[in-house]
Amino acid sequence: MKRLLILTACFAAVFGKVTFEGHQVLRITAKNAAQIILLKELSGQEDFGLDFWMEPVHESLPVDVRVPFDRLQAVRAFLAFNNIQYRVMIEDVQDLVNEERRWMVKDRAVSTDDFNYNNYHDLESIYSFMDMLVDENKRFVSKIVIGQSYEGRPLNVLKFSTGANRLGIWIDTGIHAREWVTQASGIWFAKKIVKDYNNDRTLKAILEKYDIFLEIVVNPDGYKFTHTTNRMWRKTRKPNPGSSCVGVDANRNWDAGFGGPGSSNNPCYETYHGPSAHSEPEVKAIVDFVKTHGNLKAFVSIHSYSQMLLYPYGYKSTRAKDKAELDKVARKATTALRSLYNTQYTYGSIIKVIYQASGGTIDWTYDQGIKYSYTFELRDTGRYGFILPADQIIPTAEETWLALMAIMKYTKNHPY
Ligand code: 0X9
Ligand code: ZN
Repeated sequence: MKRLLILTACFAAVFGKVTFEGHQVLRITAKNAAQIILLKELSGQEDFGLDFWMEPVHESLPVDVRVPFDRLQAVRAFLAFNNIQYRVMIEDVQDLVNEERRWMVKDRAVSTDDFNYNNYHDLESIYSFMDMLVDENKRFVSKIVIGQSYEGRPLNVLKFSTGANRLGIWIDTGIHAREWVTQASGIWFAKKIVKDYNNDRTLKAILEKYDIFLEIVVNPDGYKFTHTTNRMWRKTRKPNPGSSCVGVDANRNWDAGFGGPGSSNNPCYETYHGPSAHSEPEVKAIVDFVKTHGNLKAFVSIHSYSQMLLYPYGYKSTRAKDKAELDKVARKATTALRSLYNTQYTYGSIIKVIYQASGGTIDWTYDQGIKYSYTFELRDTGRYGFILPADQIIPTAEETWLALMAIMKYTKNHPY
């Protein structure tokens, strides 16, 4: 089986894209702890070829899994035999990928005004968007290169600044490559900041005290790979010595409970934590930036999907010492978000709301003293999952922006 997977990977490398024809995404609802254990056994078989979009953790949460065509029968039989309920969320993953691709025309925008915000873009288009935005707003926007990805791409951060010696607010998108609505939203946020900072009094007031740093593509190698080869890629693209499996889960690579539960030491797992904390250049670049800056007061790391707003901790069940306040701000933010299109978000600590996850971004930033450390899981709740149709990009970005504004405004009004 392992050989078959490696073969598939090589085939893709030589002949082009991995396809998902006949792959289905099943939503499995376990009734009890015993069924969760069975599902964990299934997800533990890394060479069986399943891709868990939502891992089995607790019977209160559904499990979403992408099942390749040639595994469907076996998985269905396994579920039926064990009396585990499921339904088909996505009939054919490739249909959605094709649809997505049909809309993705090569962007020829010559200014950020004629850029297509309601569409997905390749890495080059996003990089050129950043350059255009900087060119058009030289006094307000600059581009900082905080490092290089494993494959040598620049790690670009947009800095929005109205003066020297400001405190900082950090926002990042795209740490997981396949979560495309996040990078697309990051682009929209960048344009929104430029459009609003003269007319929106709240944003103006925020920018009088804080610089905003926005890293739209935290994982450029992975993002590139989702376009060229495998739309479902999540991790970085650094090879793992002694293994044929590539990449590290950059949201398990931080020095916060590194290597603990909810991360894997198997390079073939989607949650592989890597050989050591901050081993990934994409992570190390942010770590260095946070430390050198020294004055970030809010840190927001954006993922998809599930519609959640989360705060520390993920690696331990200890309450964050600011839990009450973090919870209050999360309520404000999700209320603001819901006001636009009635999109419902749940909120709470990572470990309570989703699952134990060690080595995550915001646990590290929180332990560095950045009190307002949050992470989003954007739309949707699973109908399309990671392949959210492009016509939902702008609504997603718009509503998320309201939540971001709530967090930033609160940060401004509560200096610490
Ligand atoms: O497993 C993860 O890293 C997050 N889910 S995702 O589908 N986006 O991969 C959940 C972990 C919670 N932490 C953050 N969302 N940062
Ligand atoms: Zn993610």
